[in-house]
Amino acid sequence: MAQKFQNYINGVWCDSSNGQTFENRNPANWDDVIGTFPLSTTDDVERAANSAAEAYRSWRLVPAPTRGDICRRAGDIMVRRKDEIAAIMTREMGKTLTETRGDVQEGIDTAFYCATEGRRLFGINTPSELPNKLNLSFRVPIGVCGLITPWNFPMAIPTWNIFPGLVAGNTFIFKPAEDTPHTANILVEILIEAGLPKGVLNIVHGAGEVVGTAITIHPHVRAVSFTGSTKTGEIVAQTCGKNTKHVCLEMGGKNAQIVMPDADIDLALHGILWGAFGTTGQRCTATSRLILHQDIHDAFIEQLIIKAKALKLGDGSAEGIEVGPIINRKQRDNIERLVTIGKKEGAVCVLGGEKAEYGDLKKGWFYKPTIFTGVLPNSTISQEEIFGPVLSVIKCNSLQNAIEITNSVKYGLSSSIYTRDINAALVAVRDIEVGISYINAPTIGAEAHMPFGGVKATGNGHREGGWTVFDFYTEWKAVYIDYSGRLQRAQIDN
Ligand code: UN1
Repeated sequence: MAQKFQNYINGVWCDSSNGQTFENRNPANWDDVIGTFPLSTTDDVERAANSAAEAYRSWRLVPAPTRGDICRRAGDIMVRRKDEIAAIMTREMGKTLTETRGDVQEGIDTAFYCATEGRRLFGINTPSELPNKLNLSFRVPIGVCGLITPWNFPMAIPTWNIFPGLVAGNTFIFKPAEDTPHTANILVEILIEAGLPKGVLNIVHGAGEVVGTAITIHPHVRAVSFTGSTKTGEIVAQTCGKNTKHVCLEMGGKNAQIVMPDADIDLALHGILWGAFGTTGQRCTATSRLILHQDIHDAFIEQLIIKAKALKLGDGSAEGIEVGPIINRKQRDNIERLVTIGKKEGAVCVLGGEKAEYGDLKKGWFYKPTIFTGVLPNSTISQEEIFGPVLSVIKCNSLQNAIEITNSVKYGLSSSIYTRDINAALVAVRDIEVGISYINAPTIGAEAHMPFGGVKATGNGHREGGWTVFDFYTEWKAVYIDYSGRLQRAQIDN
């Protein structure tokens, strides 16, 4: 019998209101059923919204440093449970244990970072234009927040939002991806153990169309943070816009690594292997385009093929595995579809280009690391996010040309340039349209205390991570204290 998991609403673990469930399976071995989770209804969201609204009344009054203490304790628990959580994550979403440990570590870093931010949450004071008058402004919480998260960073992304959101004084309805509900429940368990009062964090599992939609339209919900596809993000943004809710969107990417002829070629090779095939290419920050200068193109590709061919595919929980499975069948079908288009459009598939279906790999959703050369900058595989281990190599003839190609997509999340020329590196940093820019490092690997997010179709101007995330999870209140004892009319009496 599969283990049965539940929602957590108003401090109680519970089934969905109609008792329906969905299964969670291991993408490396589809016969391995992790458990069943509630296929929740709008009624469940209603209860969660009421619970979060009720809890907000007292949570907002808890001093921010005390709220921060809960994050610190959560961080301590995550340190203690790190390996156990990593194993659970690998089982439900496939990436290697080394990577899921990193994902938990990102949560730990965020916990400790946010714990201390509770003692700052700086406001801004300014002089008044009138005598004997004090002007203050400070951050206040927004209220009930809806959080819709993806499966590829099932610990890091929820913690990037929940920890700062809680420290700022908000309460949450959390709807995790259907592919990673177990990790989400573990995070809830951790926060309960850390002392979070009931109702402050509610988790409602289920389908995006039902639960996600209900969250974005619920009148109690004042802000929604969404990470996922640009297509869904646009719907979330429209709904939130219509209902005057704050909305933070983190969406697609089509990130490029540029390699110039003067680069440390070995370093650039290791960078692209990690950026393109780490996490099986399933990061929004993954490198999906390699822009190679024509002078080094052929020699670089030769080395890259040798190295990428040697990558070990398999169940991420096994020793020595470097590339895990694709998250589910639908996603692998989508990769196949885009690879077929790439071939039809005339790009040369020099490695992979097919499912990996031999031996134990038949049990899961594996796809071979794939490299296309001769890819035109405006072709489908240069433009569309693939979210898999597929790399499109584009030739360039100058720095300017490389920057133009990098910018020729609708997204703008992450970028990388390998060069020893400081001038070239700084021009790239200035002119590439992204939110995250790397020099001599791959496009992946953002740190928890730095602003995370992108420009153009990747986002809507907000940033997660670091101090900047508090801009999303707070509003400003301006306060004027007049101690003159007389009526002073601004703009008139001065
Ligand atoms: C994501 O790809 O969805 O910067 C998040 C990185 C990680 C987070 C990635 N720290 O690659």
